[in-house]
Amino acid sequence: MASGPNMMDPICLVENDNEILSVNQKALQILEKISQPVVVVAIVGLYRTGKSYLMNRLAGQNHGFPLGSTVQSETKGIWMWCVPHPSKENHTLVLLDTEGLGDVEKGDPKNDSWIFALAVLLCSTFVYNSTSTINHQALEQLYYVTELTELIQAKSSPRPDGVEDSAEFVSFFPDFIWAVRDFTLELKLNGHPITEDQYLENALKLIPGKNPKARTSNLPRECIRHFFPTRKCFVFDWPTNEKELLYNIENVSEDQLDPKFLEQTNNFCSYIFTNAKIKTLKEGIMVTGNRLRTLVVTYVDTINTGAVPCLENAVTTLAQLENSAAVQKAAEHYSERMAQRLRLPTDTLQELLEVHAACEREAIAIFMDSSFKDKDQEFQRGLVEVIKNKKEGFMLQNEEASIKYCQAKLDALSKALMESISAGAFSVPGGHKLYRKAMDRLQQDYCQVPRKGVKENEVLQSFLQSQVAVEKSILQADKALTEGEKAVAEERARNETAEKEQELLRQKLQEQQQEMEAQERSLQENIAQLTEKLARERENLLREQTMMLEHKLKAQEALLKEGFRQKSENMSAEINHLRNMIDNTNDEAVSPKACVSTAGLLLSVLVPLQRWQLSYCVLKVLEE
Ligand SMILES: *[C@@H]1O[C@H](CO)[C@@H](O)[C@H](O)[C@H]1NC(C)=O
Ligand SMILES: *[C@@H]1O[C@H](CO)[C@@H](O)[C@H](O)[C@H]1NC(C)=O
Ligand SMILES: *[C@@H]1O[C@H](CO)[C@@H](O)[C@H](O)[C@H]1NC(C)=O
Ligand SMILES: *[C@@H]1O[C@H](CO)[C@@H](O)[C@H](O)[C@H]1NC(C)=O
Ligand SMILES: *[C@@H]1O[C@H](CO)[C@@H](O)[C@H](O)[C@H]1NC(C)=O
Ligand SMILES: CC(=O)N[C@H]1CO[C@H](CO)[C@@H](O)[C@@H]1O
Repeated sequence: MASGPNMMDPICLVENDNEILSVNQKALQILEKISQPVVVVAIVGLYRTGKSYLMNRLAGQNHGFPLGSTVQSETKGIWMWCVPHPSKENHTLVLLDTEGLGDVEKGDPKNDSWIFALAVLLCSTFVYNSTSTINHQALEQLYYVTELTELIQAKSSPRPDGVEDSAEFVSFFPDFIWAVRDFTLELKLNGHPITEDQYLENALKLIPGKNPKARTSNLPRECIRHFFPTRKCFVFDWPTNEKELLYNIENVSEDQLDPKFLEQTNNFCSYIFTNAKIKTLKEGIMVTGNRLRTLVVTYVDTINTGAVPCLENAVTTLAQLENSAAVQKAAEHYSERMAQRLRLPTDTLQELLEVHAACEREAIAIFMDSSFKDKDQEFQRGLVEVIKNKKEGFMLQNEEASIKYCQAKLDALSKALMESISAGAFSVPGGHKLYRKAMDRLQQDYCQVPRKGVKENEVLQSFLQSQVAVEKSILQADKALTEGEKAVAEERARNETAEKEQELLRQKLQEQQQEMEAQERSLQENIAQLTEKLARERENLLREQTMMLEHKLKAQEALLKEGFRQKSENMSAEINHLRNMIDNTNDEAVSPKACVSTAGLLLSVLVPLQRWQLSYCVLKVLEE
């Protein structure tokens, strides 16, 4: 079962002591335990003072629960509060809150830029909290967004086509919400009422002109328009007109607040609860609390080494960790299910192989479910190998159980016979005939014993081998038989032994055949589930690329409308590049070459098959 959060208070996640950024281990432990998908909402604003009504409301604390009441800390950095998502079952809402951003008295602004960049990287909805109006000054204060191109990298290496790295930001950036607090204007443009969103869009319109001042003013506007996939605005009136209450807002009950403010807050919260998405990395990789933990650690480590956090590298790091955990989880599931379902010894090898196939199918599904970006199927091949070894372990156990069981049964059944032999009961004339009869009955009785397992014949055979000399001496001592009769009897005994050997060999061959077929089935199962997974991944990629294309086309159109022809044309290269990428993704869906080459790779671990068996498997797979 996926586990959720259990937090009474916010806690510092990333501390900014104006030297290095440090991650709070306690907060990491909280994240580590959350296996549910996370919706991450960051509220970022200047000069936070440790109290936020909106934050409390999002955390489900309706009654003026003061944020940080028990943690009255002035620690600069990012604070975190994880709560069960109020409307999405089995999801966790992670609230992030920046503290001390832009407070020049509290340190170097460069460090603040990192906090801003981290908030962008970690959340799925980014709320920018400011006061009174969205004007030039407000936009200037948002200069952090213009630095993001230097503080965040999408790809680990520059793109060969020369398109800027930030062109990909929109594929993994959060949705953007501007929350305007203590709003005193009327929502009107040229005398006509407008919506909050229209108010924001109007404020983000570029200023004409090529002078440096216009360029500086336009930069944050362009960054917001280009980097964030969606934009939304909420305005809030003053919470109350009474100054007394205002200073004490966290202790004020709801009925003392301005009803308009309350309504605005409700709208805001219900928008977040309904629309804020699960945090995903590129191509639909869903982030859980535990994965968020890895991201925080990876990004902060990178920043502290003086490098720029890179999404691609973070995904690679995450994939390595998650995929090896996925192998382990799948392998454990296989062992558990095998142990549950197998009753050793199994009647036949085939019986064991069928249970194996079913358990392996489940294990592969678990692996596929929790792995991603498994380059060259490195981890899947690892799983194939682990399961193969485990299967061989079960086969060995099965053989041992069978031997033990057969031996015990045979010992019990042959006890009387052995005693008769010792007592010389067959050392009489006609004794050989008696001995044969007793032996035949013994074999019949043994044959009747149910579920002796794979070693039934082998155990019997070695018992019979051990009796050859005994029979020979009984035969030789039998005075009722002529020499000729003795010779025939001896030959018959030899013939029987030889026949049994033959049978044993046939059984071995049949088992080898069955094992080979089982390996082929295993290979096909691996390829079938892999093909499905690759198809899903391609769909996600296509969805992401299409979203990017739509966003860029819209941005281009807006630029043209506002009269910025040159800027609009400059976007064409990027747009064409995206179109090509989409074509490529579509082509790959038609000819899944990856799958076939993967088949070859997977085969290489399915030892020990002979060469001809390998090519047989490949042909079979390609036929599918
Ligand atoms: C949430 O998790 C519980 C326990 O694992 C499960 O019973 C329930 O069906 C899940 N709900 C949804 C909507 O997935
Ligand atoms: C948002 O702005 C309001 C008004 O300035 C302030 O009281 C509140 O603490 C801020 N909240 C956050 C999370 O920055
Ligand atoms: C809010 O109320 C609590 C107890 O009711 C009190 O301790 C605290 O000082 C009050 N906060 C403010 C800002 O007055
Ligand atoms: C033993 O086997 C040989 C060859 O199969 C056969 O010719 C012979 O008759 C058999 N002897 C007896 C006693 O069954
Ligand atoms: C368009 O792109 C060219 C070359 O990349 C650049 O020199 C120019 O400044 C860009 N124009 C605008 C308006 O962005
Ligand atoms: C993480 C980071 O950039 N830390 C910097 C914070 O500011 C101080 C003072 O300028 C620098 O020394 C740190 O490197």
